[in-house]
Amino acid sequence: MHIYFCGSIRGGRQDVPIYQTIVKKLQTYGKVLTEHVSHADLSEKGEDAVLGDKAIHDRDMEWLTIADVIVAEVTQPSLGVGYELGRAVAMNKRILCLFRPSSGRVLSAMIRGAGCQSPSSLFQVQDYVEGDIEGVLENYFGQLTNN
Ligand code: 6K6
Repeated sequence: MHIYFCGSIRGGRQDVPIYQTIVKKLQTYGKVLTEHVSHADLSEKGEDAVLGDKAIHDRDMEWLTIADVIVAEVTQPSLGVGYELGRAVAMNKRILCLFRPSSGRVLSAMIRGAGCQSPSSLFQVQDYVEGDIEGVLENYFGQLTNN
């Protein structure tokens, strides 16, 4: 299974430790195409960027196209993550958005409102607390592999 993980880069890197936990768990289910999003040495300033913006965009869109499932941590607002989610919806991809209400933020209506409670829905939004993230992913991927 090809998994595309979305997390904030230029939107702010405060949640990198959570991205690392998520990516590590996702790697037990398949190949995470965007593992670098969780790398601590990838800063929002872009000093580590070796590719130009167009090359990053085009490569990420190719990965999005081949992905079987998209998992996005959406607590830290990010234009890039919002864009990836919109493109993924247009491609009829299966999408799981993960949000931590304990952050004090309120998730964009365009993300919350795109989700549906039904487990069969392609677009799901899941609120979680940090310590429960592995269980949340086990539930989601357990249902995926049983269908
Ligand atoms: C490093 C530092 C700044 O830029 C870089 C290299 N950039 C990126 N490399 C790989 N993927 C990227 C890069 N910039 C954005 N993305 C994609 O958009 C990732 O897949 C993330 O999910 C999302 C983050 O968007 P922003 O708007 O928070 O940067």
